[in-house]
Amino acid sequence: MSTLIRNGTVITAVDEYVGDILIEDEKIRAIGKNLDVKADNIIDAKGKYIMPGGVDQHTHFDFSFGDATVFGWEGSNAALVGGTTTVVDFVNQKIGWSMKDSVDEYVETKVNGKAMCDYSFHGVVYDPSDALFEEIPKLPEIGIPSIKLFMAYKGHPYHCDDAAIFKALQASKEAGVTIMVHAENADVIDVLQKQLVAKGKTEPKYHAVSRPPLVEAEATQRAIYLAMMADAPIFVVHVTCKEAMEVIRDAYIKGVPAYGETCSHYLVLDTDNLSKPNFEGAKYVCSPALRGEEHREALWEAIKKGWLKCVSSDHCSFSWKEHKVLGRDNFINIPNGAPGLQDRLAILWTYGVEKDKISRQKLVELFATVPAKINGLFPQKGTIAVGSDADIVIFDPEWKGVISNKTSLHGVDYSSYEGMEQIGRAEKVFLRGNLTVDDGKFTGELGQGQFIPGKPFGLAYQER
Ligand code: DUC
Ligand code: ZN
Ligand code: ZN
Repeated sequence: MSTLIRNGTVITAVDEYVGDILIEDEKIRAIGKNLDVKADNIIDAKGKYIMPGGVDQHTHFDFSFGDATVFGWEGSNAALVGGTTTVVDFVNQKIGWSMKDSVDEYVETKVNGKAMCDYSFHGVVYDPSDALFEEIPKLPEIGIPSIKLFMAYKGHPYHCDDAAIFKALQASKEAGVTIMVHAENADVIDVLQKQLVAKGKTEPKYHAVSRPPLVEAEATQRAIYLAMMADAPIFVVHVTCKEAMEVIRDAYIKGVPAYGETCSHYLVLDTDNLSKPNFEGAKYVCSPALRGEEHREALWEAIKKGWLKCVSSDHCSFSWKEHKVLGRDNFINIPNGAPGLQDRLAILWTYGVEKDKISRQKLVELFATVPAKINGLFPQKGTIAVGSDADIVIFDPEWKGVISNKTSLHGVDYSSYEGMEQIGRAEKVFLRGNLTVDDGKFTGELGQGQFIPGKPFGLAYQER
């Protein structure tokens, strides 16, 4: 089976040129001008951009907050419709279990037969036992070169203390395993939450008041110092504020291997959303919290200048009526997290490229290439090159519409970006050579996604 995409404008993280791409079976076999080849299918992509399928390195298809659990892999076709062909999903370690057994069980019970995009995994530490620290260097053998630890969420089973983070850093470095942290000061949040609730301040907007920017900046700085003491690199997920970004930037400029990402919602939404009436604000409860405009601008600057490396979705599909409602009387109980997997490209294009905040090459870097490198998936994923997987987006820059839950495949009852303008869309998407989105609609099959093992030392590799 072969497909020839003719006359599109190919965008990679470093290039832009008009050319033809030949796909044979699952791979890109040739790229050139006026390729003189035969193919089973020929697509004329004149006037369209051709970019690599996105890599979203931060999704939660399985996350619980109290009694609420997110919508799972049945919603993974949302990735493809949004131009993302690979996700790196967080797999929760079961207490008393090894990470490997936790991953095997997750795949068997929740992923197999359902995943529609390709996927790789990070482990999430729930049980920081000696057995786990001994297992960390072996994780690359099962294609999992990264784990995440939560510094936040005191009282939740996934909260980890500094000792756990330090030991994980020590255990990771020789094997090139990336330690990722959710950096917020759990104790300060706990105090502030209790003080607010004691004063009757229980509405969703107090979520942000209980998690001010310095809560994030302090934990970010602490995590970087822990990494320096362990002489290991570190990656800070979902950076949301100027102060935390500056901590990472300044460490990196001094030569410390400290890195971070931000997420689409922190680039375009803000604290005002949390004040929406009739408990609508609960839809925007995620952690760290949404911030104000000054922070948004700082984040755009940071991704443009490379101080933050990529943009993820932190996709976490809690429903509003079923799950968010658990915090109707107290914001502390509102499950933290929001859907966004389908919208990452739309946000980066409409509010980044169209507003001249980032170039098209930068978009590809943030959306596909660097996350593929960080997670050891490059060059199989994240670029358009001969020999790479034929994960390809044909993007129509003329399309105009609005983002709405009506067209979302996230499987929940709201969109974080409801009613926001969208310019351009993924018109056709190929996953390993198979057309899986046509005319913006999912045309693939349940279970078509494959596990792609990640290679270690991704942080060092992404520098190249
Ligand atoms: N923050 C969220 O908003 N959702 C999932 C987990 C997290 O840390
Ligand atoms: Zn997190
Ligand atoms: Zn997350």
